[in-house]
Amino acid sequence: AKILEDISRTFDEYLILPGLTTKEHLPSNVSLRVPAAKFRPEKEEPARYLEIPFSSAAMQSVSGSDLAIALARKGGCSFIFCSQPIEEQAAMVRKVKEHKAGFVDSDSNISPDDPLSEAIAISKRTGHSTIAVTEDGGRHSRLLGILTDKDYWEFKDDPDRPVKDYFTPLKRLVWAPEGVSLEEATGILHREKKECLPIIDKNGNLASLVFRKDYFDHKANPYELTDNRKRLFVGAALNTHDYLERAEALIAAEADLFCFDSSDGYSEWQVAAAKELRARYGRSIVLGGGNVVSGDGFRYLVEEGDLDFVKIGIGGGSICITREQKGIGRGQASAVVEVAAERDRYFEETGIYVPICSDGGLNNDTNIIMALALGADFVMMGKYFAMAEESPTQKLNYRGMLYKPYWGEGSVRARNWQRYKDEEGGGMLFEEGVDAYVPYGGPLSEKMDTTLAKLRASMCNIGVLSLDELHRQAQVVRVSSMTLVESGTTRVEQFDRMRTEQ
Ligand code: MZP
Repeated sequence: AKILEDISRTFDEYLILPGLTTKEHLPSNVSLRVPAAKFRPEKEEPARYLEIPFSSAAMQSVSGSDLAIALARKGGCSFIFCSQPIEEQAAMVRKVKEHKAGFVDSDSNISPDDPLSEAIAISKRTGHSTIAVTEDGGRHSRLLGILTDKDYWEFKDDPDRPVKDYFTPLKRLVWAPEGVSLEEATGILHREKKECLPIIDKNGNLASLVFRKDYFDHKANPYELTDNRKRLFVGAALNTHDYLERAEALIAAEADLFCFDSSDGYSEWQVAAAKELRARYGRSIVLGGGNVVSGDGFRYLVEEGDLDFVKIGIGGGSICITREQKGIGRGQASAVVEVAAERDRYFEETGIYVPICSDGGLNNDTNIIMALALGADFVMMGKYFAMAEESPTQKLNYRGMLYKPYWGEGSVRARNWQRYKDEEGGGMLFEEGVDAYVPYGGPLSEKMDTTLAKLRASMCNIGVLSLDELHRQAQVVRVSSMTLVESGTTRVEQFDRMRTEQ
């Protein structure tokens, strides 16, 4: 064997140095939007974005419809698992797409079917009580009026009245007398230090959001707008066996993203399947693949398989025993570093940027931040989402604590769905995943708010406002084992521990 010089490393072996934090580096100014399909940055937009860099694993105990709905509402994306009959997977995708998302929290009494009420609810939910109404909601439209949660100020109802009078009650706003372009509105927001102004069209549909720093086209958001209904964004996993039939059903169900789900994607099987799907559907589908842990694997899938994004990770998953069973894998941090470097080289050579996803083995929020700093565009997690209220399993009480079941796709339990096929063809000789339990973590939204707050705070410390800047500017150091000791709280007696021992 050829022994590589490099050692196989995990995320815990790194720390990020703080960079200059300017007054602009506020959590509310941080954008977590990332491309989810390859593109030429100078020339085009990617076919898909994620509003936050999070996806949930294509696993039976993780990505069902309810979790997919909860995650899409936060701006991320689930990959509905393919270890089930095609029709059942398509039905899960359809359930997400047919979900009347609205932006209305379940405890709200505002009907999601009424777009104006919905707009008010958005405003309330985001803490911004003002919504601009324009002809078509577009960037260059004239402002028709201003909607607040109490009233609607229409520009046209009294043409002789100076426009500014309409806004006197609001005090905070100063408007130009003859209608205001959204660029001007952005300037006003900037001066007035408002975080965000939702823009709706005259029919009440949310069309865009103006942030202090950025204009944000709502049509490119996971929430698509069609006949007054917002449709959530959802991905679906494919295997390399029934992919033609499965993809056809999932396309009919309107899945937004596809991804081959394989523990080892550096294979001719995956490239052959990708080629066949491209021949049939061209670039009308967004198709990712993996998993790989080396630059060679990345390049093979991108060059030969024409994939839109590539997932990284073998053996790091919390339920995974592949490394023990087969001796195959690589520390997740090393894998991300090498693949990110290859992704950057490929970009320099071709001008094409291929997003990469760090999949599995993210044990805490810091690991997520590190994966992104080391070059991942987005992450995929299983355990994190399996713990949530919305994951597809039932919670159970064990000695006063709540748990949820969580099992690997390489476990007998997951493979069981294929038992009829196995009877024909030879069963499974060994498992690569375990059948386990994870502590119940409550509703997804609350947990994610904490994770996202930490990510934004770290980015402000580093002095960056986007994930692209994070990739380019983060300075990362390896830590010694003594630094790890220093980072912990070993030098003080923690109150919790003292109380337990007493
Ligand atoms: P984690 O977030 O729980 O650490 O890991 C989830 C990831 O583990 C999945 O996205 C997938 O790549 C991988 N996985 C799923 N099942 C198995 C298995 O049975 C596995 N070995 O490794």
